[in-house]
Amino acid sequence: MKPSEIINNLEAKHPGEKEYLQAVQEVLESIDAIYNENPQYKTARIIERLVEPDRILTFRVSWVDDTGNVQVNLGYRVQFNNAIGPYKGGIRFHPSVNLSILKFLGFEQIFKNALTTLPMGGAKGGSDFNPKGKSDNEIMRFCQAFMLELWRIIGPNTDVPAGDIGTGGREIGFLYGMYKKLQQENSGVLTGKGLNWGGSLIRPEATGFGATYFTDEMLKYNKDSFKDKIVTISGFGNVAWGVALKVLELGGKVVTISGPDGYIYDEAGLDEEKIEYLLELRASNNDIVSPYAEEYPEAKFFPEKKPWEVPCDIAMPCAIQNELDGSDADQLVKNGVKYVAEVSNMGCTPEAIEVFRKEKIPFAPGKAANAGGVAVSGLEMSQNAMKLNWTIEEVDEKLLRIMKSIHAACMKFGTEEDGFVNYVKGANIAGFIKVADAMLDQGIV
Ligand code: 2IT
Repeated sequence: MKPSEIINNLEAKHPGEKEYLQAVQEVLESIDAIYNENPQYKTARIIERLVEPDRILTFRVSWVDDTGNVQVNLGYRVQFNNAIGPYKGGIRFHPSVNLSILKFLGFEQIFKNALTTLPMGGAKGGSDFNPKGKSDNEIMRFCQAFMLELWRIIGPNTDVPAGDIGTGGREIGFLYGMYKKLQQENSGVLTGKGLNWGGSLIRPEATGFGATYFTDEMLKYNKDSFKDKIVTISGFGNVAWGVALKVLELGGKVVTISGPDGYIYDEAGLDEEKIEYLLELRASNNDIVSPYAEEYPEAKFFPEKKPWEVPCDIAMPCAIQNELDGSDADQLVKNGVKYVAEVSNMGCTPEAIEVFRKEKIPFAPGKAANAGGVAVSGLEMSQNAMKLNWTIEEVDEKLLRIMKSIHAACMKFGTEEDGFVNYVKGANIAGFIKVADAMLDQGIV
């Protein structure tokens, strides 16, 4: 079957799973030529096998809130592909979570993990549980109830979950505590653990640092640098925090952050103190960004708007899928954007990516730009397996090397005749070849 026929079949089989179909479509478009030039892929029906998860676990999560009321949520783990290593990928706790979103994230994770050079397959999990406004005890009871189902199918050499939106160090702690009790083992079954119980230095910063290293590589290829660049970012969570820290260090100026309630414009730029304040804002568990403008009155809050209307040199979406659409991309281009790095998973719609491609604006897709997070998760797994801890310098040096190698892989498969790098194509082809060849080697399973 041709990739276009495969996508038609998938639409018929999984109607309404729009995020999942969007993610598959993007990859299939990029690999069309490679697929047609390599009949062994077609014979082994690699694409048909790759687009369906190996298995999906769906379960009910029941827990009791602080007022004594019984709450019921849905839980999932999508084990997508383990051709190159144990299933690996985060757990998202967010009210929007459904199977389409977790399948898109799991599918993306396969190629992202392949790009890291580390042996990790692709998976994703989560729940429609909304952490906003919940007490620590409620979060703990929910995480424990979630793990009561999940523990059966995970393990340090089988499937290693981690954090994602709504799941940070606190949640990983509660999840790990329950896994350890049920399985009676201390192992690297989760990543993003606390530093004194098996976690890795730099893991909290890794996604943001890695994305900034990747963007720095894009800039260098264009004989440019972060120095004095105006950078707009969205979100104010873990990823946005890491980006803000590293951009500041490299001499750029981050002037926006955002939340579900709107965005903040801080013309002076985020300094160390303001970046530290993001952690406090996040810890308040209210999921709103507006208090920043009360804390720093020189900054302005724009309710229910997106930061892409602010003129910038570099735009780095760090929040959630499809947060930057075609009209946002038009606006950015009109305002003179020079580079875009998608730090959120599938943060840009296909229309937005098409705008950047047409305008020849270097655009880093999430699976390349944000791979530093899972890469340091992979390094955490290595440290756990060896039962030792690397220093900050050791982890950071490995992260930088991995991000440079991902950039090189994108250039290898995505450089066009005029020297312009189509990073979407490059990342998809590089990731696909690695996984497809592993699947070929391992027979029809
Ligand atoms: O989207 C992602 O790559 C993550 N949420 C991190 C996954 C991981 O296993 O560290």
